[in-house]
Amino acid sequence: MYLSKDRNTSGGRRRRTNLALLLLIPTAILTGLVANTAGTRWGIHPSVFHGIVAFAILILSPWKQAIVRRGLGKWKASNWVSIFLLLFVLTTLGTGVTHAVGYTGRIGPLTLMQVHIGGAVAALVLTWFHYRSHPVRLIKKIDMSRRGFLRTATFAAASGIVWVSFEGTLDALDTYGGQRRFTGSHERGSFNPPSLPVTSWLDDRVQHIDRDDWSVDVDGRKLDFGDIEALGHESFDAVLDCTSAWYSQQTWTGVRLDQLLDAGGHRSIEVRSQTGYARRYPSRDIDRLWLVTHVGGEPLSPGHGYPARIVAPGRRGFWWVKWVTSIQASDLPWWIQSPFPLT
Ligand SMILES: Nc1nc2c(c(=O)[nH]1)N[C@H]1C(S)=C(S)[C@@H](COP(=O)(O)O)O[C@H]1N2
Ligand SMILES: [Mo]
Repeated sequence: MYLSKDRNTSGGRRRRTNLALLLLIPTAILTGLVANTAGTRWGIHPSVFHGIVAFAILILSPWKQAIVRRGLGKWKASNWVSIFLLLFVLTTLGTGVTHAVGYTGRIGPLTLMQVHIGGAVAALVLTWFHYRSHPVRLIKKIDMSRRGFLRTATFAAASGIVWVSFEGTLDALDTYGGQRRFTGSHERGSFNPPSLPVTSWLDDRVQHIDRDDWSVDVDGRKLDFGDIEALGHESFDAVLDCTSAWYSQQTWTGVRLDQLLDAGGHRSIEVRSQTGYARRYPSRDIDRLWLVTHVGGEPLSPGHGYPARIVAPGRRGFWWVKWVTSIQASDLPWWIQSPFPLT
C-alpha cells in the first residue's frame, strides 16, 4: 500500500485506515489458517505473522474509532452490519489475546479457539457486506513514492515491535502463555501419556479394537499385531501439535514405515483408519513416518489409536492417523486429497 497520493488530510487518513483494515482482516484470517495447519519445519513459523497482523489491527483502532464517531448520524439499516462486525472483530481479537496469555478454558460448550475461529469467519463475511455499503477506493494511483513506502514500513515495524513486546512480556512474567510453542500451542501433559488429550478432528469416535481381531493391510499383505511387533521397533521423542492449539511431547515406540513397505517408484503412501479417516503422504517422507504401538513405554490406549497409529514428527496432529488398518503405496501425488480430513 503506497498511499502517499493521499495527502495528510483527514480524508486521506481515513481512507488509509479503512483500506488498511480492509486488507488486514482477510490477511489475519489467511495467516491464522496457515499458522494453524502448517507443519513445524519452517524457518519462521507463520504464527509470527498472524500475531503481527493482529496487533496491526489493534494499532489502527483509535483511528477507526474517530472514523466511526464521525460517521454516526442518522440511523441506517447497514449500521447493524457495522455493529456486528465490530462485535466479531473484538471477540476474535479478545479470544486471540486471551489464548496467547495462557487461558485454555471454555466459553460455554466451545473452546476459546473455536470461538476465535468462528468469530473470525463471521467477521470476514461481515467485512464484505460492510465494504459493499461503505466502499473505499481500492487503489488511488499506485504510487511508489518514498513517503508512502516509509509510512507503510513504519506501520509494519510498529506492529512488529508491539508484537515482540507483547511476547517478551509474557515470557518475562513467566506466564503460561510465555511457554507457548512457536506455533502458538500450549503445552499439555508432556511425557505423561494419561494427560495427553484425546482429540478427534471432527466426528470420529474412539475405536475399541481387540488386538487379536486387528490387522493392517500393507500393500496387500495382512500383518497382525504379532507381525508388527516382530519388526524392528525404535523409541523416539516427538511432539504432537494439534490445530486446536495444544502440543504434547511423548516418547513413542514403533516401526518406521520404510521397514514396512517399499514405496520406491510410487508417489505417495495412503494411510487409512478403521473409521475411514485417511491421509496421503509424499513417499519421500517414508523415513519420517512411524506406525506406533506404544507411548511412554505402555501400549496405546484406545483413545490414542490402539493398536497402532501414525506418528508424523513435524506434521500437525491431523496427520497422525489413529486406529490404522491400511497402508498403501500409490501412484497418485500426495496432494490429491482434501486439504483437511472430512471425518
Ligand atoms: N482416525 C482418526 N485419527 C485421528 C483423528 C481423528 O479424528 N480420527 N484426529 C487427529 C487429530 S486432529 C489429532 S490432534 C490427533 C490427536 O491424537 P490424540 O487423540 O492421541 O491426542 O489424532 C489425529 N488422528
Ligand atoms: Mo488436532
